[in-house]
Amino acid sequence: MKLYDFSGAPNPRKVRIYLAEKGIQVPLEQVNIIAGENRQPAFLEKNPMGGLPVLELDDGTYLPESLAIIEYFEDLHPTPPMIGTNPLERARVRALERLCELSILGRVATIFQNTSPFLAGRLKQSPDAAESARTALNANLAVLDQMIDSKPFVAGDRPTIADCTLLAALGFAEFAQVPIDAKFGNVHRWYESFKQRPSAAA
Ligand SMILES: N[C@@H](CCC(=O)N[C@@H](CS)C(=O)NCC(=O)O)C(=O)O
Repeated sequence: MKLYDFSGAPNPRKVRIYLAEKGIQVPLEQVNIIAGENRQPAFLEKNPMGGLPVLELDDGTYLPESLAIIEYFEDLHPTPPMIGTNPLERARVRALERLCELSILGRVATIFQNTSPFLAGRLKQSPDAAESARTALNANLAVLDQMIDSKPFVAGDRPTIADCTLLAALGFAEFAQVPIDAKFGNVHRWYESFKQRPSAAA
């Protein structure tokens, strides 16, 4: 088994954080996105979409999509549970994880893509798209802040896949220089606390 990874990218990091929380060791192979290695025929054979991460199984099967990879490992290693322990809890954790990915990480990525000088020559950038994403990000952070409230973890009193995604999202926001307003105090408290966990080094 092998995980195709790029150390600076949030979706592979989400999986690495999850694996570290579970204590699962998987060899990593770096695929350099900046150099375009993920768009070369050799990698497109593994994942025609070109995205990272990709998990290679021992029988040569390739699994793309960070969340699908996480769920695959969760099925193989259900303890400690990181997607809840009954249908309702699992649905709630999955809903929070989607919020952290689609509404937080997704918006940060849109701002980055539309403002980064590094990407200026590579992508068509739109200040309007960046501004809309900033507005949406702040509205979504307000919802997330209320949901976290005073809880130690996003979904309650133990870490779940929602924490893994949120750590990757806020780490990427720091890298992308997308500020998270200080008024989202629960989000900031959660971030400072989760960053202390050994998995945050992943
Ligand atoms: N939905 C996919 C997204 C995969 C993805 O787009 N990964 C980014 C890194 S965070 C990537 O590989 N970008 C480079 C590219 O698409 O060329 C997942 O969750 O795995």
